[in-house]
Amino acid sequence: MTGRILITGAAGIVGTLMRTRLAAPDRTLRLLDIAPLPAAADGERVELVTASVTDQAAMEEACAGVDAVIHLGGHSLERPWAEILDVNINGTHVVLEAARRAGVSRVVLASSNHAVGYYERSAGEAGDYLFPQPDTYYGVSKVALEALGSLYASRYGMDVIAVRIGSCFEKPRDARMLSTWLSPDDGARLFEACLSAPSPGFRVVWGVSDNTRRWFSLGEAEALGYKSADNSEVYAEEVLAAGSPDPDSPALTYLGGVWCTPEFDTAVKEAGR
Ligand code: 15L
Repeated sequence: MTGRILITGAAGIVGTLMRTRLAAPDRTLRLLDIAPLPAAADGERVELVTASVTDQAAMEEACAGVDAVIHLGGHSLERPWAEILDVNINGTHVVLEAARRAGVSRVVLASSNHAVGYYERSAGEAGDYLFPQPDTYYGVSKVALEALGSLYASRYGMDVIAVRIGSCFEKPRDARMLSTWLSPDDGARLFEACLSAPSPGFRVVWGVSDNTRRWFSLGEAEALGYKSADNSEVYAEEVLAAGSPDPDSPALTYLGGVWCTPEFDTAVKEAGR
């Protein structure tokens, strides 16, 4: 897709990894975040916007003249309920509504494996459109994000693709990520497919590389035109040298890994018991 693409949460981990990878000569990236963004490099076609995804007026302004939105903004880890509700859930509504009002017909949403974190590995490969089984408030926010995307696609005819991202980092950081890794280059390939697939309507796709130890279907992502070129196995020796968890531990028995353990029980922490 050429033209102008708005990326929310552009200063975050995935946003930063995508900034150079989604750059193209016939494309302007409008990068939005509340955190500071590095200034434009020489010749870099970017527009920098400081705004919150919870600010309706600012988001409508940010969506003006845009051809597509990639919504990465929001908390990327577990947080107290009030923060998740405000930034992740309300923020996603604000972004979709701003896109609709501005006439932007395509939105790519960053969902997460934590929307289905309690899916048990023993049940086999995680298929596309797996029913929600969130592991945290953060996971609940990704289920809500998908639901909002579905609503805007059905009601307003928008093309909305929710990408259930595994673990998008430069390299897999632990044994679980040998299964969940989405290489940054594959991430860019997947976002490009999401931007250019003809009339996708509403989709939920897995965002992972074609890892030897992959736990997820790539069917729906490939149907959009995604072709992974990376495999975490090249890092396996290095990662496993640092230690491998017990195969029966939550880290390897649930998709969400340690997010499924009591340490991530935010409700109990918030109640103080
Ligand atoms: C996510 O959704 C998080 O944003 C990221 O920080 C990682 O923890 C990733 O999931 C993961 O499950 O590895």
